[in-house]
Amino acid sequence: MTLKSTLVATLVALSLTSAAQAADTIVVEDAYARSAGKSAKAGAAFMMIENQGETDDRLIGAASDVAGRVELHTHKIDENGVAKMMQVEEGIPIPAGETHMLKRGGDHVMFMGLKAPFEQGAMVPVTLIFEQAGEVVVEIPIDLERQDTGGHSN
Ligand SMILES: [Cu+2]
Repeated sequence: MTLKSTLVATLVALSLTSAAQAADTIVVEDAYARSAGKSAKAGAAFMMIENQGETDDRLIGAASDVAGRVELHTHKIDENGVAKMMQVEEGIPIPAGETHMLKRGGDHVMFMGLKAPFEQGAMVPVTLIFEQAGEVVVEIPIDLERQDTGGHSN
């Protein structure tokens, strides 16, 4: 092995290590996806995102093949007291050491233009894109029957 190839191999090993560590700092749990009915053209995913790292992170995007568009959404109460769903352009902050819930009536991953209806029990592959951790791929089960206590319907 020449000195140059040794150096390249070392650099590759280093970058692989740091990528793996970054991904490990974000833990996604209790994820589920739903749509409002069989003919629904849109759906949403909810989950618990835990940042186990020491650096503040931010969910800045999401992608999936199941829909034409995937956006990060939240609900805000407008001046008439009506909850409205809107895109969060700036992303969703996940501070170091904290857990953020994407939940009904709050922040969520929105699927617009579903290519096929959501079937109970099927899995939705979603790539979550974080500012620091990069891409985190999750398989999210579809659960059309789940009711979250205290939440709003979506
Ligand atoms: Cu939405």
